[in-house]
Amino acid sequence: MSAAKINRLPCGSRFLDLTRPQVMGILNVTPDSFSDGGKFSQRDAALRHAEAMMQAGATLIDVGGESTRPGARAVSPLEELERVAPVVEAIAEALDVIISVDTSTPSVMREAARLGAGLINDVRSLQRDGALDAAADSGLPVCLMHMRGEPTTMQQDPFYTDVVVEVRDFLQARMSACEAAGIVADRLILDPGFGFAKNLAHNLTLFKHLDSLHGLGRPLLVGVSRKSMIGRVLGHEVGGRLCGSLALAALAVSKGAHILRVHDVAETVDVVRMLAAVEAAE
Ligand code: 8Y4
Repeated sequence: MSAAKINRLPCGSRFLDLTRPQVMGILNVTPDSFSDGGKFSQRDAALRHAEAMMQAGATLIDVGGESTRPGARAVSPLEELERVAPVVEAIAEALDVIISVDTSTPSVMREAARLGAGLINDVRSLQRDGALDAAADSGLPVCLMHMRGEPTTMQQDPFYTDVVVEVRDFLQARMSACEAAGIVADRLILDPGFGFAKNLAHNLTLFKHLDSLHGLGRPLLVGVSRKSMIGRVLGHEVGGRLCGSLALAALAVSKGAHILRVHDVAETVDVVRMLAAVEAAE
């Protein structure tokens, strides 16, 4: 069976068209990504980056203020809010794009929604205290992602008997938790969480069987851009992973993915357009 027919998803004041694949541009607002200058130059640099990604064809911009890198320092809710809020506000005022807020922090979800965010992207699937209620109250759609444990320790010997079944069961359980909290399934996007508590074999198996997540009946988001699974296969550092990222973007779309979370928006949009041209042929 192929993907369920889901047409458009209300995202705050905008709608996300799910009849064709959409590209989500990654916007990091962690201090290491904009190390020089003060608060205003940071906000302006983020806004310019968001605008460039939008002009390249991104319909969503994923704004994140917490590094999920292994070994990254924990960020306090206030610190995260101070990074993310000005950027969400600036993009909402200036650009016609859906803002996704990459956060697990209830206060950040609430404030971002108030400032104009259109989607909550939580790598912890609303498992933090208060996150289900904050997301429910926001009225926004939520991307639920599979992960085990915490980013700092998740790569220490991940084990699955059947990674595809276990990821699917986890997402189904989080869908149920959402429903119990008043978040209807219509508001959910699902994501297998490539690179999160998974070794290379797990990531490749999960990718190969991506279509088995369609049975959950919700749109799928795939985030593999520049990730180490590409580095491990090709032997390239992060700067040399574009071709691998684009190969996986094409494959994800052909397996029915609805949203691609990427660094290289223009290149990925070309991939999506090329696939669409073939799809539109007789
Ligand atoms: C180079 C650059 C190598 C970045 C690795 C990375 C996902 C996500 C992340 C994902 C959803 C990342 C916030 C990790 N990955 N959200 N977030 N899905 N929904 N690493 O796969 O990009 S951060």
